[in-house]
Amino acid sequence: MEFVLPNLPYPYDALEPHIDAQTMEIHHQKHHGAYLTNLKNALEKYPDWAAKPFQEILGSISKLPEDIRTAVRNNGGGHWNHSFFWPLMTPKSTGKPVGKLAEAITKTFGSFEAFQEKFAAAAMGRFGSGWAWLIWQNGQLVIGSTPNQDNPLMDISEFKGRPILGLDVWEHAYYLRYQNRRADYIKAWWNVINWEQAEQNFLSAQK
Ligand code: MN3
Repeated sequence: MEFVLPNLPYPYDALEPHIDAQTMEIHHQKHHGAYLTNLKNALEKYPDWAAKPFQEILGSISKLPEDIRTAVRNNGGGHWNHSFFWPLMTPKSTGKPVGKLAEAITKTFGSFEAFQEKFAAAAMGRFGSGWAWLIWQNGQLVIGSTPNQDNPLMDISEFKGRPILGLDVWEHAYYLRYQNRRADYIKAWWNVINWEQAEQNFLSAQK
């Protein structure tokens, strides 16, 4: 994931009726596209920073030159978060976690249903815009959220770890179909999660 807009691994209408085609197209092309453009513009002035691996930049937000720090935090976060988010959805969801992650979720939260409740509460509890996350933190699964486009890889984040699952709860992610009903969007999202991707994220988080 470097500085390019990734193609979606499915057509814009593939997640209907849970997530509508118009939302997916605007979200991917306009929102994600703008984060990427703004990120590249910010880094242009600092080729030494631009040459670093993207994750290293996110892990060093506090060390960035001050004049681009906020721009990279917001737009770099936007680019990373959305690039992580798209493959976490699929029209062919298994509906439930698979593999080692399935075992770890049951072990940690008691059941998949208990996990869903806790994750949805984190997503509902994020005031304004942000993301809900399942992360690997100090050898365990932890649920939490970040504001705006912050993410758990950032040194400045209060919620740090290796992301396994992430849910965009910005209004731009759901407003066209669900208006103010974030809870309905979260409920619908369970139908389109790519648990095989989440399992891969889990396995690589432990390395
Ligand atoms: Mn978004």
